[in-house]
Amino acid sequence: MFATDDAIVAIATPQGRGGIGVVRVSGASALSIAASILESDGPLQPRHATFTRLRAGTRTVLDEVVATFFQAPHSYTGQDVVEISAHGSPVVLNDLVHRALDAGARLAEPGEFTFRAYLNGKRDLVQAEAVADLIDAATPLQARVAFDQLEGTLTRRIGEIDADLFDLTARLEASLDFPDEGYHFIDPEETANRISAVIKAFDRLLVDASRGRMIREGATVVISGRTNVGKSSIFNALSGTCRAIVTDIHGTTRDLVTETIDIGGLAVTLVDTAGSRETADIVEREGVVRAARARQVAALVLIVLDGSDPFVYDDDRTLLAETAGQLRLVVFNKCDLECPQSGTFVDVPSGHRVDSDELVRVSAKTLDGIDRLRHSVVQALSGGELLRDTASMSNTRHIRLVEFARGHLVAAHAAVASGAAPEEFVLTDLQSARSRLDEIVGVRTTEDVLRHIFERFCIGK
Ligand SMILES: Nc1nc2c(ncn2[C@@H]2O[C@H](COP(=O)(O)OP(=O)(O)OP(=O)(O)O)[C@@H](O)[C@H]2O)c(=O)[nH]1
Ligand SMILES: [Mg+2]
Repeated sequence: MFATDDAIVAIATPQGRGGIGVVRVSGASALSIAASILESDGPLQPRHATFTRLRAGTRTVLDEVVATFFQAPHSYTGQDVVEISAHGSPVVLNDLVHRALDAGARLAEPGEFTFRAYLNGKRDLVQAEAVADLIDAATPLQARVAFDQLEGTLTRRIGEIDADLFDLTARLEASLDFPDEGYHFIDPEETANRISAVIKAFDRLLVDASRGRMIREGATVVISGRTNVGKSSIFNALSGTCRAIVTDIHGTTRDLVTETIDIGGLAVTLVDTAGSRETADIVEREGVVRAARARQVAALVLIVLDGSDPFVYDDDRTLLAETAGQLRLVVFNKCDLECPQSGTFVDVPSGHRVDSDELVRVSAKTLDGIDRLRHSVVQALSGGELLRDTASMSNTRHIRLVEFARGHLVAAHAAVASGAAPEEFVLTDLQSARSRLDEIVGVRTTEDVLRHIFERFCIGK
């Protein structure tokens, strides 16, 4: 996929200006490339930060820099790495990269440093993926889950399961290898029990994973309701912004307005929509259509009702009926005013029942109840279970492979339980399950999968 014996260079810090910027070189020739760039007295010492300057030579751009040499294998990539911290000016950093290119390095591809770390055994695939997740994290909880994965939480859990499978496989193989002794290293009942135990371990991982995925990927929450009930006001209150226009004119919002916010650690993409009503205005009508589409892809819909209005309107009923099968919360807004519908709204006249645990009373004006609404959103999205800060599995690729591995074990269990299938069949299933686990941590993985994983990274990582 990538050559690995040459030196690669990239700016490791974000684009733009900053206090400092870091250029990183990795490869066997990193030290000599650094020597051609830096004006220093002797070779860089491993693990020492050396304050020096860029060589003058024919170059116009100069700077004072700090260079750090990480000698193989004690570096991020496992190769010799030199990191040069200069002032965070794009001009200086680009010049540094050009100096490295002139000295024989080539530009790194996205994720190539981490790919080398993976190839050199510094990180397994799960940990390499965690690096990208950590960099992409939008909430502290996402960062925590990514870091746990980076530290090897998932790798360890997979390792424990694999050790069980390995032991089971070895015993079955021994029984097969010495059939004449008439001795079974493991009897069918024990085999079946142990396979069941591993299936249960997978189940625990998968239950954990649905929460982990919610944390990693976030969720879309769409605010719906009649015009003027205060959807945009709630959007602004939840996001702590003034992104959406609020007026007392019906039909103020026409487009979808989105903002990604942190609610209880979840990266929630909040969507404000046009109010539901029949209208002759073609712009507003398009807005109503877009609102309906947004509801269809939402993980959670907030149906906002005007709590100060004693009536339930047809548009309210239609919305409640449309979303009855969806995860939703019914929000009574304007509770700073008289609230005739407060808390007792259990049966909508149309017959669509709204369970009281779906109800939240708020005032977008006084912010009363907004924290409760945040809490309800997290509860609804996380299935009522409070989010702990540990979820070992969150990545769809891992989840799919665990599901496959589990499938092989179910087949193995059925084969043992039937008592009719030869031990070879059971062994094949166990081995297939193990190779799925190997794919997770990257012991065997196809080039396509690797390419897909490392493409996600930014350059310099
Ligand atoms: N008293 C009171 N007024 C509110 C509250 N929330 C919103 N309003 C007012 O209700 C009016 C409509 O608010 P918006 O947030 O624009 O309502 P909307 O649902 O987005 O309306 P459309 O975009 O037209 O569908 C504005 O005058 C707000 O100031 C509230 O909690 N209490
Ligand atoms: Mg609005």
